[in-house]
Amino acid sequence: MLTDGPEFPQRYFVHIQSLLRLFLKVPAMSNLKPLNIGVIGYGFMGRTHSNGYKRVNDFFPALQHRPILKAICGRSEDQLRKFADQWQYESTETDWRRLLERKDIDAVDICTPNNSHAEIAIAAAQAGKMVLCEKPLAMDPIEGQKMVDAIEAAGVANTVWYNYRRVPAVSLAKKLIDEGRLGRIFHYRANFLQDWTINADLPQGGTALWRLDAAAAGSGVTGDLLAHCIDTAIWLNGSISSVTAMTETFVKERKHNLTGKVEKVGIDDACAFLCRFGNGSLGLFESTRYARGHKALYTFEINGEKASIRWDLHDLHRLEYFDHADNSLVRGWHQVHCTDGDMPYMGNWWVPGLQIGYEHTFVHQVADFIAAIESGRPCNPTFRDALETQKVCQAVLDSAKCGLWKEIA
Ligand code: SOE
Repeated sequence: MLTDGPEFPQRYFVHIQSLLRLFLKVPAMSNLKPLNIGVIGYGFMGRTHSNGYKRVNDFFPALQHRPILKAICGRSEDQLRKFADQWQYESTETDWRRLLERKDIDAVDICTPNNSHAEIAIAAAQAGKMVLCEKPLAMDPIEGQKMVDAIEAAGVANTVWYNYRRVPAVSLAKKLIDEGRLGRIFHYRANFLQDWTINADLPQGGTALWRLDAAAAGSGVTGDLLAHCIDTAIWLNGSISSVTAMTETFVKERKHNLTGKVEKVGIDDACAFLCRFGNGSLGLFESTRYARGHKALYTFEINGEKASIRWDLHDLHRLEYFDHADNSLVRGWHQVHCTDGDMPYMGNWWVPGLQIGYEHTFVHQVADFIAAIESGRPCNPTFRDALETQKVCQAVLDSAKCGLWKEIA
């Protein structure tokens, strides 16, 4: 994690310098080394990642590399052109294999639907490229294992974009837990609730709605939303050892955008599971796309022997904290507004009290990825870390099918 922004007065100096550059049209002098990026996929995630690459050096000046948007790759020439112009990519490619052959690409970033992650990531690793992959890692743990094997055999830098770890308040939760402030942990509770698929006339599949198509997504809310909750939970509270789950598909048939026919829906619309963590604590997780009124309500609460914490994506810059050691006259839930410079990542942004948001988590991941390359450390979550999450997702889906507790292999 980087908290290496310049000191307060220097920050203003850097700001004045960039304003001067803007008005006098003087090109920026840079001794930063280029890190040439090829992004595959220009959907929602293509945009979040591109934004991360573009902004990172403005806010993390200690980095020695500058990501260069060398190439954007996708199938529709037309869309590619528009995307490349909008985000200022130097070139376009309509075949990812061609992108991997290019000598001028250092890192490949996979923002495609889940069913193409494995093939691209394995080929990219074999081509010696660094690989950044959108979540979830794979369609299932078997594929995920092959990806980990390929990445580790090639010895290339890698990371998976579980971006919520890099919300400053969530990183603060990690710090508080690691410092032992919660003591022994008893309970971990998480939800990820949305409401955008309730309409039974919504089709499945195709470019915009591949998340509803099991052939492209692998699963529904389990791989798309609970995977985020599981990644954060493992990071904060350690490994998950066993699960028991239930899933439901409320709308059983939808028109398929690719075939034009009404087809069976193979994804889980909702999923809830109980689990046991390796540290003895109990977990309770729920996710659905049928919670009318909730757009992206990711919340978690952790109850420890000494203290509890909770967090809510809709209010992402606050961490709520209850410490039993507080004097009983003032004991209660505190709201920690995570904007001061000593909060994770916040020394690189504005001044105390001024918050940042969702898109900054991707800037942070780029910053951490570059810092990791520069120091020779892994950038978490690595492919191997993300395989753990994939195994839990699979155990959840298997348990929901058979109605039994499942151990995590
Ligand atoms: C689904 O709606 C989605 O966009 C996920 O795919 C993202 O991973 C999540 O962060 C927000 O919701």
